This record gives sequence, structure tokens and C-alpha cells, in this order.
Amino acid sequence: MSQKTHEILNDAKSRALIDDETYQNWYQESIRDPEKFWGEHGKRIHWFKPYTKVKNTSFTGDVAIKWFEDGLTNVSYNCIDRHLEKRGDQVAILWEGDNPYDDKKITYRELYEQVCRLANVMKANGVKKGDRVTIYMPMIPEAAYAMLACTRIGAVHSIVFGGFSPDALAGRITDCESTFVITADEGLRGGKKIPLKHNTDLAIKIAERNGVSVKNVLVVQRTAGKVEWFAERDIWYHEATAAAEPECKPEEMNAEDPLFILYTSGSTGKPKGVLHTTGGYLVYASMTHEYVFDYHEGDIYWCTADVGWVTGHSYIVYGPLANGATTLMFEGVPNYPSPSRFWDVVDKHKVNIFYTAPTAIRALMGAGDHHVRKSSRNSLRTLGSVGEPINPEAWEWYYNVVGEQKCPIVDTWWQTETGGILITPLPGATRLKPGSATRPFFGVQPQLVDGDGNVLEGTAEGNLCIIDSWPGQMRTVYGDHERFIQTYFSTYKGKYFTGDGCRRDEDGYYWITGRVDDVINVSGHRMGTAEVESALVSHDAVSEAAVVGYPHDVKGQGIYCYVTLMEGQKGDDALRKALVAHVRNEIGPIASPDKIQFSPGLPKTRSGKIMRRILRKIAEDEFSALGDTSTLADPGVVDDLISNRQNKK
Ligand code: 6R9
Repeated sequence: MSQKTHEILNDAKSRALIDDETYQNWYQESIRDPEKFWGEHGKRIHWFKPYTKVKNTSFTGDVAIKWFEDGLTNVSYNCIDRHLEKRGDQVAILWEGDNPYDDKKITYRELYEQVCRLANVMKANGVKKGDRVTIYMPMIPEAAYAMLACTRIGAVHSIVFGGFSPDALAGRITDCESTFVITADEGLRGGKKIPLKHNTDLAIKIAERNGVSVKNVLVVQRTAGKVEWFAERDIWYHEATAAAEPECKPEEMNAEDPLFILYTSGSTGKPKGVLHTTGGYLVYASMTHEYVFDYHEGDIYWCTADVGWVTGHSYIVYGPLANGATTLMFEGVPNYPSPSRFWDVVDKHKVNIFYTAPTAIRALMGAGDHHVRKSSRNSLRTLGSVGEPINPEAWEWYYNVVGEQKCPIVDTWWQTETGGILITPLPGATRLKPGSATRPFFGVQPQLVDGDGNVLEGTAEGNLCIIDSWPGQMRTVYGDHERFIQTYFSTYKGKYFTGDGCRRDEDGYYWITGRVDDVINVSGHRMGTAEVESALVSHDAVSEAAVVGYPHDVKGQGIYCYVTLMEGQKGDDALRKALVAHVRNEIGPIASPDKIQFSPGLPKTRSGKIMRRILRKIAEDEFSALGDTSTLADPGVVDDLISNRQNKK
């Protein structure tokens, strides 16, 4: 592990909003007196009725988290209306299409009109405050309009990533009982079309069988590809919005009214509907966006995530727009038409702040420096990373080759559940160490505990908990508060448990080591191994499956599946292919197994528990250190597993 440090950069320092001393002072104050600290910073957004109570949170008992609880506000008002006077003609969304010749600039005034029209369309079709709206969209401006239109009328959006299958979409529609879906005819990524409307049609049929009937589907025309049309249900977006009024009064929302649901994988069962609310979330998203990226007025800001993930919610749409920024929205992929695409876009739009994921950095690093060097990248000032631990080699490449040692890298650690960034350097204030997310943001109190819950002080490695609330924290699992308590607050009583392992070094810096539960991180996408397992066993040929992660050069972790077949089935390459296709179908391409090992048996304890520790070791090709196998019901299976391993180095 590299212990090299990078001193505060002079360029970053001269313009930095926060220096090290300010960081220390604010941090101390935020912990000593959170009421006062957040009472002041809560004012960064507009309130129709100001709050008088700031913090009312408890991590024990029923776990109730409330911030700014008597304040009234509206997210779309904050992201649009309040900027109109000063920056109505400033670009709000800078859209770069999949095709490099395709782009669009949407000013704040245009954004206002688009969002109002769409809000009116939704209202006219019976969508009311509190109703759930599912958004299944490509990365086009209409995705942001849809989010903001929901917030304008108080509807709760649930975005489902466009790469998810009809089954996965159906599960999410059913869980939150949404009766209104917004989608597009087709998506376009890397020159390939994605049949979003067709997938939606299939998902709605499945949801119907599960008792949830979708009333309307609003369809954006993106490719003008052929789609099936159900006249009593489907509505063309362009027709309906053209006919709607361009003004719509924002609903006054309580700070604790639900804002959105976003499904995320855990170690058990089906994905959880993470629920975020209005006031605290927006305060936290906008504040972190400003200070973590050292955002200054006029900056062109680009986060390469998809709005289907939390990063897209907080740092493409809500944080930047609440701050009146110009946010770049990219429809395509990093290597289309060539691996220089990111840097071409940086030069084309003079991007100042660039935020991406380690998996993209590693892939582009592998493609060769010449793809980077042919661009100027002069405009860049801050580089960010998110989604998984960034290995020091990738960090150094990002810093030296992409940033030419002029841009601090903010390695931002956070989760869908946390709403915004919790551990991160601040440009110009934090000395950087490659691979470390460094220090907590204001108001965040990390704690390391061992397996028994003992608090570890000083230099230590353990399980990462957060011991007090911050405004952006999730409030509940939609429809299942008990699961919320069980998942996050019961492992270590009275503490929020992140599911991540972490080391704290001698400078008090945090180094995230990865998940300690049965969640794997594939290209920055979180996946429960249980989800992939249940997809596998739903195939007729499979009797049992166990899935683990293994180190993968580009994806961070790859998906390694041990599969036991039904009697009479033959484990050959044809079946491997069929199983990969099956999992893609059930969940989506991001869950495609990388390795499938057919194994007559799995290593189990006498009580029938699969010993994943052993399976992980074999998948990593590190089987000389298998540890104690004497508690296995049949130690013999291990030899077979080793000799048929699929990842020989
Ligand atoms: C924002 C997001 C959360 C999990 C998290 C952790 C991993 C995210 C990281 C990181 C190391 C970073 N993770 N950022 N690990 N360093 N900078 O990614 O949310 O999709 O919910 O994933 O991702 O394991 O627990 P989400």
C-alpha cells in the first residue's frame, strides 16, 4: 500500500473555498454543536416557511431521523425558480449525446418551462403528492425534467437504471406500487439501442400479475424506433408536454416529506427501497457538491454517472442544480467512439470539475496514455472518484496523466443510504494519499468497531460505523421500517453500520477496504451475491448456486459462480453460456457472471451453511491459505473445487 502523500496543490489552494484551518474549525463545531452548525447551513436552500427545529434523530429503538422537521420547501423551486432572476439564461444542463455530434444546452429558464409542462402533464393524468412514479430512462435531459417535475408536485420518484431487465423493473414497480411510468422508446449507448419501451411493456405485464397495475406510461421519443402502442395507457411525451401549460406552482413540501426511493442491493433478499426525504437531503447534497468539488460560480461540472444510481441523483441533478451550476449530462460510454471520448468532451465543453468511477479510470488506463495526451484538458481543476476503492496505481495515473499533477483528486466515499458524500478530501485543504478517502465531511462521525462491537481507537482496522446522524441520511426502507432497523442499526446497537471494512492510519485518515458483507462491487455497481444466486437457481438446470467476488483488473470485482446442477445435466460451455444469458435476463447485463464453475457439491458446515470464506479463496486462486476446513460436513468437496477452479493465475 502506498504511503506516498501529495501536498496541497498551490493552484487548488489559491482558489479553495476551505483551507485546512477552516476545515478543522468547522468540523469541530459541527460535532460539538450540530444544531447550530446545521441550523446555519440549512439556510443555503430556500424555505417557504423556515424551520425552527434542526435535528431530532435517534439511532436506537424505533430509529427516527428528522431534520428541519417543521420547515417547508420544494426541491424543484430550489433547483430552478430561485436561479431565474440571476441566471435565467445560464446553461443549467449541458447535454452531450452518445453521438459526438449530438449536444444540447438547456438554460435555467428553459428548464423551468420544461419541468412545469411535464408537472402539469402528470397532474392532468392524476399523479398526486405522495404518489410513486417510476422513471426508466436513458441519459437525456428529459430524465432530469422527470425527476424535477416529480419534486415540483410532491410525487416520489423511483428511478430504475436503464440497464436493468424487465424482471428487475417489474420488482421495483411492484414494491413501491407505482402507477405512472416515464420511459423512452429506446436508449442509445455506445451506438447500441436499448429497448426501454419494450422492456417497460414486459415489466408492466409482470407487475400486473403481482397485483400492481400501471395506469399510464409517458414515452419520450429518443430514437423514433418502432414500439408497440397501447392507446388507453401510453402517452407521447412530446405531444402531451407541448399541449400543457408552461407554468406550475411548486407544492409546499415538509422537510420530511419523501423525495425519492432508490433500490439498492443488500446482503440478503430483494433490493431495498432506500427512502430519502426533502429538506435534509437537499441541504446535504448541495453543501457537499460545493465544498467537496470546490465548486465556484461559472464552473462547468461533469459527473459521468447515470441517473439510475445515487451518484446521478445527488451529483448530476440535485446538488449541482441547487447550487445554480452548469451540469453536464452524458448519454454515452467512456470508450465510444474511442477511449479518448471523456477527454474530448472535457476539451469541447471546457469542463472544470470531473467526477467518475475507478472502473472507468482503470479501463481508460489500460487503453493507453496516447488517448489522453492528444487532448489539452487545460480547463480541469478538480478530479473526483466514487463507487469503489481506487487502487493507488489507478489513482496515480488519474493524478499524473489525466490531471498532469495540477488537480487534486477527491476520493469520495459514500453510499445510496447516505444521500451524499461522507468521507472525502477537500481540494486545497486536505493533503492527499493515493487510495485513501481521507477525512470525514462536516458533521460526520466515523467509528471503527471489531466483530464484537468493541470500539477501536487510533490506528486500527475494523468495521465502519457512523455514530450520529447527518442531514442526507436515508430515513427508512420504503414500506419496511423494521428491515431498516435490522439492516443498519442492529449489528452494532445504536450505530449506523455501513457494511464496509475500513482502516484508520496514523494521521486519522480513513482507507475503505471494501464490503464485509455478501455484497460485491462490480464496476462500481453494488450487487447482492444472493440476488445472482437466486437468478441462477431459477434456471431449470441448476439445483444450487453460491456466488462470490474475486479481484478483477478493470471491474474491481468479478462475479464467480459455483453451480451445482440437477441430476442428468451436463456442465459444458453451452450451459455456461445459457446461464450467463439467463442471469442477464433476470437482472441485467451488469450482473453477467464472469466465471462459472460446475461443482458437484459446495463446502458446507454440518448445519448446512455454505462456507463462503473457502469459496472466496478458491475464486481468488489463493487456496494455499484456506484456513480451517475441519468443520466441513464433507471436506472432500474442497479438493474437487480446487482442481476445477476457473481462475488459475
Ligand atoms: C455512492 C455509491 C456504496 C458502496 C460503499 C462502498 C463502495 C463507494 C467508495 C467506495 C471505497 C470509495 N464505495 N465509494 N469504496 N472508496 N470512494 O457508490 O453508492 O452504489 O450505494 O455503493 O460502494 O463499498 O458501501 P452505492
